[in-house]
Amino acid sequence: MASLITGFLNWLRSLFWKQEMELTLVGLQNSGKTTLVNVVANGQFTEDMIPTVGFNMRKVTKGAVVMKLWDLGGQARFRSMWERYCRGVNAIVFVLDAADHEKLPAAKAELHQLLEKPQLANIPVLVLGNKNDLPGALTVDQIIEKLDLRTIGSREVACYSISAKNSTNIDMTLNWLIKHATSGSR
Ligand SMILES: Nc1nc2c(ncn2[C@@H]2O[C@H](COP(=O)(O)OP(=O)(O)OP(=O)(O)O)[C@@H](O)[C@H]2O)c(=O)[nH]1
Ligand SMILES: [Mg+2]
Repeated sequence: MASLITGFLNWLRSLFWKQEMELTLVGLQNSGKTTLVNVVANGQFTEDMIPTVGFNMRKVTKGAVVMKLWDLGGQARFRSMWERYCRGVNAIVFVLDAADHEKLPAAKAELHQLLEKPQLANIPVLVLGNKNDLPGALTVDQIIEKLDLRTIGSREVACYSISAKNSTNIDMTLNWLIKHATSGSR
């Protein structure tokens, strides 16, 4: 009987407290999108990663938040599908390899091209400068300048410097997402 009551109470609680969040991760190949998903899901970092072909969908539960994560392939041939998978999500997470200076112009162009799409207007954007454990990684201020983030208007935009490898600032990232990208399921 007691377990029945506990079960009922847990069910009731889940109705009121469960929050859902649907996110899409985009960014050039090798920036660390899949690594970040793995770190958020189970805290595991792997050096040898396989490039994402097409996309992966992962559901990860963090406390009372159920996150549906669309992890897209970053190679040029997959970028034309980014827009489709960003439509209607609660936030777009753009992952940048902050230590790869050569790819910065391409990252900037892809980000701005994506956010210009009318269907994606108003969707909050979180830019993550990943790999801040590597020497020469750009700081938040440098990323804001190099990616021209100030020109992105009429939506919530934030930028953090993280390391998926060392789990640096992952909590900050999740907190921002919970604040700006959750919609109650009830
Ligand atoms: N030093 C360092 N390496 C990282 C970090 N995050 C990811 N990596 C490495 O970067 C490489 C690419 O990681 P992925 O997660 O596969 O990159 P991706 O963005 O999913 O790439 P695509 O699927 O091709 O778009 C792997 O060797 C990872 O181990 C980090 O924070 N620091
Ligand atoms: Mg990947």
